Amino acid sequence: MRKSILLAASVLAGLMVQPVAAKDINLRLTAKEVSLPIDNKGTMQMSWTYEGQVPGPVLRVTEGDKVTITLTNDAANKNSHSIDLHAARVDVVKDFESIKPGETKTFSFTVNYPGAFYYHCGSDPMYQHIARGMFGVILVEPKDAKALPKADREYVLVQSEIYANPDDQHSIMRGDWKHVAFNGMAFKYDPVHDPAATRMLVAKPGERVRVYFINAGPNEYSTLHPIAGIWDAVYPSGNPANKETGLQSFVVGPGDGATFDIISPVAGANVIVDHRMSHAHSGAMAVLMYSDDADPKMGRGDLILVP
Ligand SMILES: [Cu+2]
Repeated sequence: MRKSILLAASVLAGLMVQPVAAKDINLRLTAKEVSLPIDNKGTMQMSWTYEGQVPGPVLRVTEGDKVTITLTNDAANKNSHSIDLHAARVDVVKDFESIKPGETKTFSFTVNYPGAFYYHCGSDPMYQHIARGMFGVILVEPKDAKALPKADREYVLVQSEIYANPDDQHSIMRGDWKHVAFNGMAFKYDPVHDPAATRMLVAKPGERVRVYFINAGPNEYSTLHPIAGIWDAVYPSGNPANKETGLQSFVVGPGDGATFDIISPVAGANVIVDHRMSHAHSGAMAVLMYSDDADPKMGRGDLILVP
């Protein structure tokens, strides 16, 4: 009798949904105009950024959270800036408006859809602010922690085009880019195609590696393919409800994103590429190396975005 009651209680507990309590999340970002390298040789370009980095910080929240964004436009900047988050449903005029150097603004929204979402500056001309590097990723974790299989490592990759002279707005409108890059630099994680590269993404064979991929554009589509591998699952916009299985490539347009899972059964490497060859060979390639002694810090914590 007692045993059956305990059993019933444990079955009930197993059936009960255990919701994650929604939280109030306060996120502060400062727009900073700084010079940053655009390739492994150290070619510098004046960049417009969130927090002085391209891409900006990874914002990580959970479905149901109330997110409050406080954006400051650093007083040392020369341009107006703003933030447009694709995870937000808000008043476009009031909440996504531009602020001048020295100003701060705050707005809030509740994140109702899980996924990997783009955020970027929307100040005029938007294509120039994006081409200068003013973008990042907001990850909205599903409130059901089991909605996705557990990832052993996670990496954030943001594709964008780099223009030789982003002050020449016509070159951006024409799509006359110099590099197509992941995370702000041509061949940043690819010592195979660029001997000057010092970084790679790593994992162990058999690990589930999850890539949160955003195409910042401003103009070009991406056909994301893992050379010598297959995407185990692709989730358009990163929503667990959107699962596609066993894909060789998946197209992500500018302003869009997807979550890609991959598992390598063997040691070696996948080269994650935009399979449009003019993009790949201009910088949109990243080596994901598999070995049993892969650095345990990589693809975890802050190192989901490898600086
Ligand atoms: Cu801006």
